[in-house]
Amino acid sequence: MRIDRLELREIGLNLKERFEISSGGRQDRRVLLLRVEAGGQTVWSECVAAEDPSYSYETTDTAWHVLTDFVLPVVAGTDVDDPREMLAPVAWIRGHPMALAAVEMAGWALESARRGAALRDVVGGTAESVPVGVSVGIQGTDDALIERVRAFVEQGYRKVKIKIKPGRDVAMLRVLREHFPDVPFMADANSAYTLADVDHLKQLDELDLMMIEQPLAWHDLRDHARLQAELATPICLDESIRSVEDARLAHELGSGRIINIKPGRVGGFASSVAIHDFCRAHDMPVWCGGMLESGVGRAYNLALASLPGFSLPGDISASSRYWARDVVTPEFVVDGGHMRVPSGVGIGVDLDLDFIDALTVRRQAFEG
Ligand code: OSB
Ligand code: MG
Repeated sequence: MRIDRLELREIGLNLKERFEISSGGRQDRRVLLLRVEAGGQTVWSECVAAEDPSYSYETTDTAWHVLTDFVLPVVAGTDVDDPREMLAPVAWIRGHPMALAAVEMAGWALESARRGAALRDVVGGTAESVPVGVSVGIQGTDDALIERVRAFVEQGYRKVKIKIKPGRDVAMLRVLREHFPDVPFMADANSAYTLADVDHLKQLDELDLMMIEQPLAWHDLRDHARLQAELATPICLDESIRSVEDARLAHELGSGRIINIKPGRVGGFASSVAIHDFCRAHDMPVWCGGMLESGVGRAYNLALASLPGFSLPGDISASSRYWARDVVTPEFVVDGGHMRVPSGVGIGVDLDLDFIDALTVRRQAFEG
């Protein structure tokens, strides 16, 4: 398929509530959407880079720069028969996985459109619907947290992830556990601790958490292995896993027992599937993480989460958990703790193009 035209857009999309993690907070999102025309098909994808380099070094602006100055001008006009070849002309680029993933994932949606098969099927998924969870940002008070959690539990989420940081961790989670003895909770520290905190973190073992996500440095695997040896609670790696090589190393070192796969963080679907396959062969559960995506990114996450190794609920929440109005129709909803995996071709949901036009703050197109 010849890539005839690529158009990158930035849209402003404001979260209903501020989302705070140990390394920073955000309410007003600057989201990049990519529109690709090839062989008479049009698909959209999303770049999940955040506004500031608090989760990874990429930002909305670095992704815009890398995509518009280096990737899109080269990919425009190329012939692509296999989504795994989508990035071949820019294989020399180092890093910037989120920028690159937006292009690679669009390649999978194009393949879906070309074959007339659901994205789920093209990527190797099987599930018709997947269990989903919700990620709860750091709240100012325990009461506020309890209130937020109660609402999400009532909505049926199968996993409730609580963001923690020093000062808002063990004691806060203890109060939460007393209020909700049976809720499947986990904690996500986004790298807020060091090995000096081992004794403090060991107290988490009393709280019956499904896992603790990324307690230590964002680029570390060695110290996580030391911590895991001291903790009964499984460690889940997020930031530290950027490739299947990292997953192999983590498995060999014992850096954690679970991996959160975010396709943007690892450079796209091919890399995500490789990590999934490795983990499945080595009895490491995986689940699909989120980056506060619009409905476009969520459609991709659902297709990925339908693969059989995704045995734990993902951070894939209803459109209404994030946005007053999503950019896709129908919006994503949670029903009985599950979300349906779109079965249509392409990303399987329609884009609300008038709404996207109204939200667009800049755009740049490349013709092949
Ligand atoms: O660490 O998983 C994370 C959002 C932004 C950056 C990092 C993370 C998150 C989330 C949100 O936890 C998950 C979601 O999209 O609902
Ligand atoms: Mg995380």
